Amino acid sequence: MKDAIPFEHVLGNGGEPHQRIPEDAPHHDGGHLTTNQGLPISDGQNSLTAGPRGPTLLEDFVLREKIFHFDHERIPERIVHARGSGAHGFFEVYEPLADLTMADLFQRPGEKTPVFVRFSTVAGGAGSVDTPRDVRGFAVKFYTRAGNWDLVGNNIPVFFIQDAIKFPDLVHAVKMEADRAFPQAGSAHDTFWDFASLMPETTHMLMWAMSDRTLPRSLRMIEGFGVHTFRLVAADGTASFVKFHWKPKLGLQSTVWDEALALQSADNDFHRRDLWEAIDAGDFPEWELGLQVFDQAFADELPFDVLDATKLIPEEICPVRRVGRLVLDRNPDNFFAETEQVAFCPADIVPGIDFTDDPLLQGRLFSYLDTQKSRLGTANFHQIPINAPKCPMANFQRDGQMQTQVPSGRANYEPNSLAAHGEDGGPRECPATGFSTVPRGLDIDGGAAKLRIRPDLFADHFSQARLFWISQTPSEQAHIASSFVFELSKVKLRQVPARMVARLRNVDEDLARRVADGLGIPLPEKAPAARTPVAMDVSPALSIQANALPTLKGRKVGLLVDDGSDGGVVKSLMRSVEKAGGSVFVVAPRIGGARLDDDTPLAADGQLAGSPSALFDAVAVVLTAEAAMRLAGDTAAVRWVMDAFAHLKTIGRVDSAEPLLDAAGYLQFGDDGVVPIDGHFTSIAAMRHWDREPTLRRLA
Ligand code: HDE
Repeated sequence: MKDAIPFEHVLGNGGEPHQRIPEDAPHHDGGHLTTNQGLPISDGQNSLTAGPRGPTLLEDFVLREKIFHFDHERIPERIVHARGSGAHGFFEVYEPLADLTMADLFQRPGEKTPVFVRFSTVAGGAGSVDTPRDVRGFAVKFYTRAGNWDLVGNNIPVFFIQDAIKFPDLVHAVKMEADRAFPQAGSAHDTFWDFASLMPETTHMLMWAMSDRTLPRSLRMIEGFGVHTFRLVAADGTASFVKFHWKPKLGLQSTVWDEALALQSADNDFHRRDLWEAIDAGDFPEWELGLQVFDQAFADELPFDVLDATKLIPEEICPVRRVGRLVLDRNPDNFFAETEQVAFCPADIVPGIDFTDDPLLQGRLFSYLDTQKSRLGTANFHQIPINAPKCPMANFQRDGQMQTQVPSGRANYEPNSLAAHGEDGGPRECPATGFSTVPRGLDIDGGAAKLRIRPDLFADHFSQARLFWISQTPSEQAHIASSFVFELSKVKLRQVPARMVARLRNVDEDLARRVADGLGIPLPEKAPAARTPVAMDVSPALSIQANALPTLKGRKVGLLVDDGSDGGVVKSLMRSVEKAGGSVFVVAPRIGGARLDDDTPLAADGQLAGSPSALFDAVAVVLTAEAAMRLAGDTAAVRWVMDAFAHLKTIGRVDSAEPLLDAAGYLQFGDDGVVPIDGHFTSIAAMRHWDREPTLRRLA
């Protein structure tokens, strides 16, 4: 076979007029390459030039079309939630919910409603890392038979602000600062804390944001919340209030802060890759949809307002009823066409679901439609396949940029009587099955006055912040206090940390003292509270650690091997981890892998220097004494063990690996999470050893 013509050869015009595709390039059956007009392209490697060394000709429409299209490949990224990952799947209800709602997707158990889900971080740009401390978006588009329903939620059940009018301020404050354009994707800076410390209503959300909820281990292990109170409406018109929840089948799990930092350097795409690989491997992530349903009488009894998005309803006083499951079973075919172009809108609801007067929700009903026009460039964005409903869609809206539909006939208005003349009169409204807003009297205090005022109970900013605090384990509380210290320590505006700590005294005196101590500032005077907080009972459902599932399902064990490693131990470890639903990721000093002591080769999934232990839920070290001694002189190996220990993970080891573990310096602790590799290891591999933390990290 003839060799490819080297580029230099072409430049030198060595007798060949063109750079060509090498003849040994793999053939494919994808049909002819064409222009956007369908014209077959004869040469996709060379521009049209005047002679071999002459100028490129304007006439080259193939080149111009290609570069023109390329120049316009990017669209404006989302102003918030720019960094995201999506997946297709389905939702199915467990039993008919006709008594609660006429929403079509909740009527027939076993029937699958297609969904597209997009998870996101909030503050960073589209190219930012996956693991900053940040809220995660959890947006679900249900393609139901009665239209698309978008449940556009977060992994935290409350929000920073109560009124949509504050949203641009919040977002400006948290995103990179206006003059310097940093920091990217993080709240630990002046403007965010300046704003937050001046806005008492942010307090409850700040408690969540400073907790491990904002450091998820995997998108597959986060909860989701609709945040606002919505309504469910039955066919007979009976309406109830509802809060939507997503409960992950794999349980809730987070990382520790130091681990999240390590992950940022280990893998910028940690969450995106994790989601993709799980779905690709057939290990489909799953959530249950939970409903908290209540009526007006229940709402009236609560010491807070259910229209206030900074408040939750504890599960202990209004249980979450699990009514169906969401399964993500297909990765996108194309990131841009699907994940980037998907357009969610909280106003997309279906008959059987309705809004409430939550002022944050009301603002969102406007914002999302508007933002899609700016991002996707046309009012016809609903025609993009990922946004188009999968049920019939017909109306008299016409034309506009990028119109792809070709409606025929004269009917572009209604009412019309064209059908009486044998013409197609087009669709008609459907009073019986169509969406109708729940009829209700307007609940306006002070008669019909137009006011810029918030309801009284919105002024209680601290009861639920305190509820969150008292519902955390001591370890979680230490993480929260330490995150406040970390974030406020990055703030250069001198007035801000003290202002924040003064506010925290309303949440909990101990928390405020710990943060002040951590910052090294005197405890400031307590900030006044707009409304006296009420006492609430502990809500165990709010703790991650108290609800951790001791399962290896969906988790990864990192296994460090080198030549001569014990093949028997390696194989039995792999068997038992896989039996427990987890997977083993083999790490070796060389990517070619290792030859085990029984002479079998074991391919590596990752090379040691590029596969730090932060990537795994637990680690196992199976090395000969000789290899362990060699690796004791390699910082990548020593840090591998040190970090696993510092990130509170279970470490399995064979005795001969001791030189490496000794070099990591932690064996002295006699820790019960450092164990031989046997059934016990597998049973505790998913655990984090929280009691280890005070021995190795100073927390606030
Ligand atoms: Fe959003 N939000 N938001 N938001 N939001 C957007 O819409 C907005 C709020 C949430 O994966 C934007 O398409 C306003 C609460 C998610 O594509 C924008 C207010 C909650 C996503 C917008 C809020 C969310 C967005 C940016 C206050 C949790 C990503 C791009 C009134 C319940 C969806 C876009 C995706 C995205 C506006 C508050 C969740 C600008 C005005 C509360 C998950 O329209």
